[in-house]
Parts: sequence; structure tokens; C-alpha cells
Amino acid sequence: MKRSLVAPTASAAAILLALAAGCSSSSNSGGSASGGSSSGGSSSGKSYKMSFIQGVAGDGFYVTMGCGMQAEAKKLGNVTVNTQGPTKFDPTLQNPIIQSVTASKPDAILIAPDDVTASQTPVDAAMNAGIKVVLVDTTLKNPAGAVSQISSDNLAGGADAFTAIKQLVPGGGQVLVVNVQPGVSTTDQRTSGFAAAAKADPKFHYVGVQYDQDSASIAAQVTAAALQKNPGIVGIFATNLFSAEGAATGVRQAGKSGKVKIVGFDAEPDEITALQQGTVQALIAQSPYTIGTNAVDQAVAALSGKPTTKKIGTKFTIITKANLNSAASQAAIYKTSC
Ligand code: T6T
Repeated sequence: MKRSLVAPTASAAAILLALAAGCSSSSNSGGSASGGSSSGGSSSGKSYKMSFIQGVAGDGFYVTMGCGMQAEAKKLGNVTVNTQGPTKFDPTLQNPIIQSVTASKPDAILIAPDDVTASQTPVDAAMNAGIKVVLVDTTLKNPAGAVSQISSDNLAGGADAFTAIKQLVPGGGQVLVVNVQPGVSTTDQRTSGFAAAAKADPKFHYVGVQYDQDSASIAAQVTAAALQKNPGIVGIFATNLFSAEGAATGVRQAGKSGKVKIVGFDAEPDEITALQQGTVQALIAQSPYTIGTNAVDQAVAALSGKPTTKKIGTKFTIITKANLNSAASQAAIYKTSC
């Protein structure tokens, strides 16, 4: 195994630049460092069947990741990837999919586990059946058996979100997190990164986290209720796509658009609309396409006995209304189909 790559993140200066000016801010891509190296198995004459198990179906983040996988598979020529996902971000719905995919004996499973604990047993069973597992985006309590873990640096992303709110509201005030549900490794890490940074700043008061079960309508409800309970809220960090969409609706319904600043993760078209309308002030776009290409490459490397990279970090792009038309921002917007 190669040494872990350091997961890159956006620096405070880069966030400031993105918030103030018309240029997109992104850090170096750990993904491109390894993403370009197709450890192709075509030379060996073997072909590989892979299954991509999404965290949830119909989420632009995983759609874009799947596009990266399909493009890489096409490029390599000897890989096929089929995709499945639960209708909700819920381990009780995803686990049966993991079990049925395992029973179908693919060469590799590329998976975003829905829960750090509840997903462990079925993923372990897949590994014990000799299937190579690559963890994409989310991870497990014990990821040791996986070929590779490929994701954003979510802890740093949460801290970046606080930096952005601080720059939008320099005077400080109450800040809230709208999050998915406990047990999702990525969004829990984003919350921790944000909370730690907010608590360390005496100008800000962290009022805690509201959960939305990955539903934009629940996110809107909990946001509206929190704004009523805490009228001093000046900033909201929405930890993923549906949380951001819902938080934007909640703030708009409360008549506080633009007054309460929202920084959201991800960059799905509806989030971009909220940015254009001024309900959301900044988006932290991840690199799902690159996660997808890397995942296929890592699985192929493992299957063909080549070195793998235990941890791969992929970049963020901070998108604001001011830099939205830049090439970097446009390229970072998630796809709804390939
Ligand atoms: O933010 C992404 C992903 O990184 C997270 O694990 C779950 O939510 C998303 O898929 C966006 O909805």
C-alpha cells in the first residue's frame, strides 16, 4: 500500500478570495494525482465487473460520481460498473442491497456506506467473500479491510464553512448547523469541524445541530423552527445538498433571505439557483466525478495486484454568486445525468 495522500482543502485566504471576488477557489487535487493513473487491467487481458452502491439514489453527488466511474470504465475498456442505491439515506434500506450485490459476486464493490456502524457487517461480509471494496465518500468505523478510501476532507470542509460564515458576518452572532442524521461519517465530520471552529471564536455562539433525515422539506421545517426559537441566528451551515436546499427554503419562508447567511456543502443545480437568488451565499462543491474515476482505478489496481492508495483526498471548489460564471465554478456543478 502507498502512503496516504493528504486530503486537500480550501484555505481561509482562498475562501475570502472566493467570497470577495469573481474567481473560483480550489485547492490542489489529490484526486488528479492518482486519478490520472489508470492502472489498467486491459493489458492483462482480464475484465472486471464492479458494482457501485450509492448512499442514496437520485442525489446529484452520487450521480456525478457514477458518471466518473462510467467514464473511467469506458476509458479502460475492460471494466463494467452497475449502479444501485437505496431510495433513502438509510442503512436498513442499503444493507439488503449490499447483501444482494455480494451474492452476485462482482469483482469489486465501490460503496458509500450509509452508516459508520450499521453498514459494517454487510461490507465486512463482502470483503470476506473475496470482493475488493473501495469506500467512496462515506466510511466505516473500521475501514481497515478496504482497498482505498476516497473522499473530501470533511472535517476541514466544516471548518472552511465556518471561515466563510465568519467572512460573511464579521460581527459574529448565533450559528446553526442543519445536518442529515447521526452516523453519516461525512456530514458528522463536517459538523464537528464547523462546531469546533465556531466554539473557538468568542464572537460566535454555536446553537447546535438540527437533523433533517436527508429531506429538504424536513430541513426547511427545522430551519424555520430554529429561526423562530433563536432570532439571533446570523449564519447556517447546511452539511449537504438536501440540507442546503431545505435551509434555503426555511430562511426564505421566514422572510430572512440574505439576512441569515447560508453556507452549504455540494453544488447541485437547485443549490446553484438558491445561490443566484441570494438565499445561499457560498457552496462548498466536492469532486464526486474524480472520486468516481479514482474508485475504478483503485479497484482495478487491487484486482491486478498493483499498489493501491489507502486514502485519497479530493478537492473543494468554493462557489459564490460572484464567481459562478468562472470556468472552475461551472465545472464543479454536479450533473443530473451523464
Ligand atoms: O454531501 C454528499 C455526500 O458527501 C454526503 O456523504 C451525503 O450527502 C451528499 O450526497 C449530498 O447530498
